[in-house]
Amino acid sequence: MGIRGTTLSHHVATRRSARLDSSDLSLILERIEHVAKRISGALAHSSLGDDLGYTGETNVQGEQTKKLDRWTNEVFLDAFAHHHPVCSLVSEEMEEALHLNPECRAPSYAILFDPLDGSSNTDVNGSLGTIFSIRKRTGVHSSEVADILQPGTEQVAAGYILYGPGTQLVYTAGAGVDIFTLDHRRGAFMLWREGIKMPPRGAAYAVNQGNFVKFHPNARKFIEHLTSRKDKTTSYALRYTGAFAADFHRCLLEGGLYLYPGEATPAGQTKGKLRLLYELAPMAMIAEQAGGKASNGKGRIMEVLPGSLHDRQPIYIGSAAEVELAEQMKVEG
Ligand code: AHM
Ligand code: MG
Repeated sequence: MGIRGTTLSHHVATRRSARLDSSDLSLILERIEHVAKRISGALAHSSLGDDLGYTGETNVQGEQTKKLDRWTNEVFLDAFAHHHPVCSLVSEEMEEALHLNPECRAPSYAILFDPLDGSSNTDVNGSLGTIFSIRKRTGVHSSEVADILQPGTEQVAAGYILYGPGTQLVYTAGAGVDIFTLDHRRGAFMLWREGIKMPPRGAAYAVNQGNFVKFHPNARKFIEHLTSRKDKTTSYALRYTGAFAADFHRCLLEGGLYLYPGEATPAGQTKGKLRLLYELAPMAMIAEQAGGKASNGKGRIMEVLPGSLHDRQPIYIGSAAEVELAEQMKVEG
């Protein structure tokens, strides 16, 4: 039986992208496709070898590093090692930006990524993800990162790969959101859905409810409201996988909300968990491109100015109705 359809590479090459040259986008997405295939293949077999568990080290975030966190980061570094036009890599797993290709000329790009999202799921055969953000570097290539430390509105493209029962790649280059499924028989990502629109309201919410007592009182009231079962708009199902990419994917396709509220610190402030530059900003760009919203509880995530590469923020992302309600209820004070 013949296999028909549009490959990711054909789709990118024949479609106008809103924010960057389509030949640059093709080059970058070809490398990300390569990364996605390598990681997808390795995850499928990770329980057969010695790939699970911890390395015994901690990363820049102070979190214990899993072997697959380190390996997936290396897959990214390998993929972009000699690759014009990408000159800089910023990763959840690296304290500093890595600057490649000293001869890199404008236009050059930075890729900011979380190579393995949801890494608590590695040892239980759960869903995992890879999240990426693409930014244009300004001027000549340099090791300064001031041009990278800019709000999410400066992203030229963003996306994620979800490793579930199947592997899917979702991306936007500022002209809508498209989803591709990895066809292992063909060794290519094939177009599945084009111009995705997130439903304006959903029936599920995703949160680590075990942290409930640590949230701001208004965030607790918001969650209580969502689950008070007075009517249809207060009767949500809880769906939480422990992988942002998987929980966001449900919101993208079926509507609803993913939230990771700030947790109260002993100093009386609240602190987000998820990282702004390579987790929240790219997902926010996708949400907005699909007609959804992304907020830190006080305002648009896309407009938050990062202070450093690994800044964290609270997040409320998904259908417009739920994100707007969270802001109205002043979930972060
Ligand atoms: P990671 O990139 O280290 O895996 O952290 C991000 C993950 C998200 O995928 C997920 O939604 C969240 O952290 C889970 O955190 P928790 O275990 O606190 O619920
Ligand atoms: Mg992550």
